[in-house]
Amino acid sequence: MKTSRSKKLFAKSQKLLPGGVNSPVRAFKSVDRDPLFIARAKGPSVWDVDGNRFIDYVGSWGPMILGHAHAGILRAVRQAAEKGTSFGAPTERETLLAELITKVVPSIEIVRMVNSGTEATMSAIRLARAFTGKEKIIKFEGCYHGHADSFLIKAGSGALTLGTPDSPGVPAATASGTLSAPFNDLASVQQLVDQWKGEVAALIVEPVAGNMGCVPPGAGFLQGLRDLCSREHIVLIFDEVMTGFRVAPGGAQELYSVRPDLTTLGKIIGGGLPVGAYGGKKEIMNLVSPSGPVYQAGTLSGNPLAMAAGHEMLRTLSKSKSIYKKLEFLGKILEEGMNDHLRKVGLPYCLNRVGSMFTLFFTEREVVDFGSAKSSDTKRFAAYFNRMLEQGVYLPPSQFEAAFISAAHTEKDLERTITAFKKAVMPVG
Ligand code: HOZ
Repeated sequence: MKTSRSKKLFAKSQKLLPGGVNSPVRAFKSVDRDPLFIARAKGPSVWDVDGNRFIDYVGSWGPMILGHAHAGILRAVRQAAEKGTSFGAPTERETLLAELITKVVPSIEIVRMVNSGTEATMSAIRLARAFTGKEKIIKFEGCYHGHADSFLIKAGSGALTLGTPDSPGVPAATASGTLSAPFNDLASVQQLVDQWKGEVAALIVEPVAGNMGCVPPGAGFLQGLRDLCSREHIVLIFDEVMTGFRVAPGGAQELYSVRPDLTTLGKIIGGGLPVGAYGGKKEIMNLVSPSGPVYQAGTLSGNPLAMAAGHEMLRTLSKSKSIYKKLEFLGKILEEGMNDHLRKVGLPYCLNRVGSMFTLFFTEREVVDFGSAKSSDTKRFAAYFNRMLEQGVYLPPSQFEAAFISAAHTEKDLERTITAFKKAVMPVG
């Protein structure tokens, strides 16, 4: 595969951007190669600057559920741009998007738009603290809720990939406000709540973890969290930045029938433009400024281009429910194809999938939490990633990320992926 243009661009970007990139995982560091610079994308495919075409399972890390450069979304963005790119004033589309969100995700009665998932989660915990009058938060090891100080404690995603789950620079006082428990371990959460009786304001969780690879919640885990939070007056926050409008129209809370108090969103609701949102019960959300005293603001919040893209995205998703059936169908084909081959090869593995999110781990253990995710052989993952890439399949360049299928992928794309997979994953020795 020719990569000379990417290499040249990377040589230059390294002199100007930290590590040559604007977000760590895309630097490909943990898969031992230089990143590819992307020139364009359409449907299920991306092309790099050297002209190589790939079937894409990164999907911009989640937003591209309809595939890249979707005609309706492009039209909506173009039309919005013609009328001005930012006003810093209310627009009708913000309300239309809010209306769609609240209709599909009933636990969200009121929603505030922001610019990224990080903004959404950091604002949600401030709000929970104000609402409860308590200060500590509980998060789960290996879950990632963006890069605000309170969350870089045993964090997943790039922090885990690059070996800095507890980032330097986070004040000790802030870190001490965050308690962490193993994912899928209700007893540990109960223990923390007992230990810090009356001090826990919020519990934040990725209801399907996607930032230590894809790790589904075990039976009863989310409901157990719900019950515990209700008993202890703790605000339950589902971080559905990844899973919202992805694993079901109404996100993981619809799929598992558990209603959080607050939800954070991002990715899909921006149709590929920078967006985040947090929302939930009226009694909590009405504390947000200017309805209430909890301050949070943003010049580009509710940006007209992002609102137009997000509105078109959610409109398309809500008028064709069959998209989710298709995603499940495609996910199943891929899972079965990979499983068939893996059983023949005889390597230890665990393939986790929830709808159109999946991750292959090379471990003997069932991957249910941070510890079992970390038991995966990351060297083998890097080799697998590279062999897939060489055959035209672009997977997330880290063991600790979820891969995404889009509705633009076809059965043929999946067949090609499985064919590549058979060559990429080989018996040892
Ligand atoms: N940390 C994000 C994925 N979970 C984005 C990674 C990137 O864009 O480099």
